[in-house]
Amino acid sequence: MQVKTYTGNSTKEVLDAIKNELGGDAVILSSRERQKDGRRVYEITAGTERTEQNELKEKTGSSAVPSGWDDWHKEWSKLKEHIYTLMQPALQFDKLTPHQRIALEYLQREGVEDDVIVEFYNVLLAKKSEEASMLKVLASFVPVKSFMFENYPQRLHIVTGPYGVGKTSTVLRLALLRKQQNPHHRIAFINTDSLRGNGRLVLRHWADLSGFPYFEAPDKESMFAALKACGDANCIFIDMQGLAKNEKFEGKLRMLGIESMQAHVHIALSPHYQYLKDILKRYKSAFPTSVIWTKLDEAEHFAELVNIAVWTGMPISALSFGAELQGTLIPADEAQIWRLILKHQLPKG
Ligand SMILES: Nc1nc2c(ncn2[C@@H]2O[C@H](COP(=O)(O)OP(=O)(O)OP(=O)(O)O)[C@@H](O)[C@H]2O)c(=O)[nH]1
Ligand SMILES: [Mg+2]
Repeated sequence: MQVKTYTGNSTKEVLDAIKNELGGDAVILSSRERQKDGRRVYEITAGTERTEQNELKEKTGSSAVPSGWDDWHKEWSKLKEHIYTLMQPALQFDKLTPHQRIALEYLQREGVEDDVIVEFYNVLLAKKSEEASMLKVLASFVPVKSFMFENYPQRLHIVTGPYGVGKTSTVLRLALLRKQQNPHHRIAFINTDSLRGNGRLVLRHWADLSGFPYFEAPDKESMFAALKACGDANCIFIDMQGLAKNEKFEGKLRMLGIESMQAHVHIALSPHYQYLKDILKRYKSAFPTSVIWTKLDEAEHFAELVNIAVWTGMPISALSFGAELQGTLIPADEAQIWRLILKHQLPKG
């Protein structure tokens, strides 16, 4: 293991230097604050494993992932938690305005993750003298792109997400919303899940009632046939089932033959589902992607909306907050999102 001690004027400065020199896999071995020439300095000792494989990777530039990477990654995540614990005293909340401090402490209590809090803290601290509107700063971390034709002109909309999160309901609500916003648009549904009975029947029933063509397409051939049969539909919603643990979204798109079409993906997530960050990794694709938060009416806390936005940068496109089909989904709206996060006020349909 290569071990080195770094010193700087702030913890962030030191961590950045460590990351630059030793890379993201560096492990923090110790951390302390001390006085040097009458000023406070931060000293962190970090190490990195120099395995033969890593050295070979550096020399050859090969991007091959070393074996055991998952374990190493888990270990690193744990250590990162310790770093943020160590950093807490360095986050001098009293340097913020009282409003900013109360907001950050509240978000921390609500479950906004430490790395996200550190990002907020740094930006708020830098902007303090400018009397920055705190909400404006926080909102800049949570992008919003509400579900409207102007924002989402693509013809194909793929709605996916974990099992039971509300995908089929969301597809129906989005279709009704699009029809309401653009009464002349012709809408069609394609369901890629030919196995699960209940959601299929609901989708088919509502498609019939609303006069929207409905197709089932579990594979490439049926998908091509369904897309063809959609004819001149302006907007096609593809209801795609959740991924099994060992499945990847990109593989699923290839299996359906739609990986290189122009589409927009909406991932339905609910704040009360666990391990969203890990789940999301499997839903990665080259398509533009947004998040639709569902079952907000069943959640106790809404910190995950902030965590996921900061971690992924994906905008929120819609909010869903009830089991009924009507009046339970709105295009994402910044004010409603922050009322939800800060005051637990559900959106109004
Ligand atoms: N409380 C509440 N219930 C919801 C919401 N959205 C959907 N549901 C309910 O959640 C259940 C599952 O919804 P579906 O739309 O079938 O979920 P899905 O993700 O398509 O499920 P699978 O296709 O089986 O993976 C249904 O009973 C819906 O009525 C919501 O925002 N709030
Ligand atoms: Mg479904």
